[in-house]
Parts: sequence; structure tokens; C-alpha cells
Amino acid sequence: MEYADLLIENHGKVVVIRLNRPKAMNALNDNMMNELGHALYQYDADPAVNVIILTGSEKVFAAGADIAAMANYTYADTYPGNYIGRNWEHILNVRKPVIGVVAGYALGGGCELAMMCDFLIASDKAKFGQPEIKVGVTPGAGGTQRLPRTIGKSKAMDMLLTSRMIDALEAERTGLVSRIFPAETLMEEALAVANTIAEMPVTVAMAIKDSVNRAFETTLTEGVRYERRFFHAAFGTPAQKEGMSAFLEKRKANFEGM
Ligand code: CO8
Repeated sequence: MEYADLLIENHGKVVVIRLNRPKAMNALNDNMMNELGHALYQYDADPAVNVIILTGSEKVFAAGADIAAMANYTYADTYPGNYIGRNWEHILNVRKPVIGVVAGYALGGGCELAMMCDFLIASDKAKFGQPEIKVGVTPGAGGTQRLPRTIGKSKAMDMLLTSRMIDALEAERTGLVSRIFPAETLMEEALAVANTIAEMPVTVAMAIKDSVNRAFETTLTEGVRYERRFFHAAFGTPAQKEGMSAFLEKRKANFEGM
């Protein structure tokens, strides 16, 4: 399908979804969020795809929700109307790994969308921020919740209250980002990371993602119990048979279709 505000690139078992509103710094509007949900569900259900990369352009991942689109909203548009919000969390329903690749700015809703990815890879020129306070609103897609859980209360409060942006190094140091690569080789490196995951058994990757996300929603005891169910269930899958046989036979496992 052709999208107005996204570009799609297929790289074997990895699909790259690129946010693409260059004239508006990839500001996240209603159409883009609808298209993003559509694309995410499509590739999550596609047996040829094991990993999804969500990225923007070299200059910007996304500079937040579209301020021009929402500037005249009333309370009736937002709470009862739900004009902004209803299509922002499709990404949380995706079961395959989603890697956020950030070059340039990830601000406001852009930073919140990035934090909804499973992990983040950034270019050395990336900048993260939650400047909503400067436009008179609080974050609305998890900025006050995911940021402190990720980088701690003090740094999160600092960023949220002052609107200070952090650079890639600070983002990596605080755990917001898992790896940094030079801007010039970012996509190549990110695709290599994605391909490493894509060669693993996708069903196990999905179970690991499910279990890790559970850690943020439950107690330690319940979380470990949840994980244990997946561990036990793995013994009913071809991936476990192939993985363990390959290890014992000193050969590379082939998890194709597993
Ligand atoms: N919305 C709409 N348009 C934008 C946005 C935005 N968020 N950001 C940039 N643009 C537009 C600019 O208006 C400009 O348009 P034009 O050329 O027509 O004047 C164009 O993009 C280029 O922008 P700049 O000229 O400002 O480019 P610079 O390189 O000088 O600056 C920045 C880049 C630093 C990214 C700057 O544009 C900026 O600060 N943008 C706004 C960042 C911001 O405040 N983001 C938070 C928005 S509020 C939010 O995200 C709430 C999320 C809640 C989600 C809730 C879901 C339920």
C-alpha cells in the first residue's frame, strides 16, 4: 500500500517504516498515526517479516505532535472527541520486535513514540526532549511515565520541566538509547542489529518481548512466573529442538520459519 506520510523499505526479514513529513519536521498528525498503525499491523502479521525498524529522516525522527493541527482544539475535541490519542498506541500491540532508530530530533510526542519502541538506536547527532511545557501542555503519550522509568526521576523531571534536550551521549548514558552509531553509518548499523534479531527464532523473540514488557506491569514474582510459562512452552517448539541440536552438533542453527 502507498502511504502519504510514511515510506516503506523492505530489507529481507526486516522492514523499515520511515516517518515522512519533511516540511513539518515529521510532526505526528492524525493521518500519519493512522498510517503508522496500519503499516505496523500489516508487517506484524506478515510471515516474511521478523523485525520492524521505525525511523525518520537524517534530520528528525519526529518533532512531536502536529502543533498546527491541534492549536485550535478544545477540550471537547480532545477528551470526548479523542481527536488526538485514539491512534497513538497501536505500536504497543505489535508483537514482533520494533527497533526505533533516531537520527536528529525526537521531541515531545516524537520522543514518546520512540520510547514505545522496544529499544532505541541513535545517531551521534540525535537529540531527545519533552518540550511540551513550552507550548503549554503536559506530555500526553507517556512522557511523564516512560521517561522517569527509563532514565530516572531526576533527569526526567529536569527534561520535562525545563524542556532541555539531551544529546545522544547523555541518552545512552542514562539508558534511553541502547547504542549510538555515527550518523553516516546509522542505518547500515541498525540494519545489522535488526538482521541479527531477524535470524533468531521469531516466536522466541516475541515471547521475550512479551515477558520484558510484563516486567513493567507486574510484580517480580508474577513476572518470573510469566517468563517460566514461556520457557516451558519453548520445549514444544521447533526452535528449541533446532537450537539445542545445532549447539550439540556444533553447527549454526537455522531458525527459518520458526
Ligand atoms: N508541529 C507542527 N509543525 C512543526 C512541528 C510540530 N511539532 N515542529 C516543527 N514544525 C514545522 C515548523 O513549524 C516549520 O514549518 P514552516 O517551515 O512552515 O514554518 C518546519 O516544521 C521546520 O521547523 P523549524 O523552522 O522550527 O526548524 P528548526 O530546524 O529551526 O527547528 C525544531 C527544529 C527544534 C524541531 C523545532 O521545529 C521545534 O522546536 N519544534 C517543536 C517541538 C515541540 O514543541 N514539540 C512538542 C509538540 S507538543 C507534543 O508533541 C505533545 C504530544 C502529545 C501526544 C498525545 C497523544 C495522545
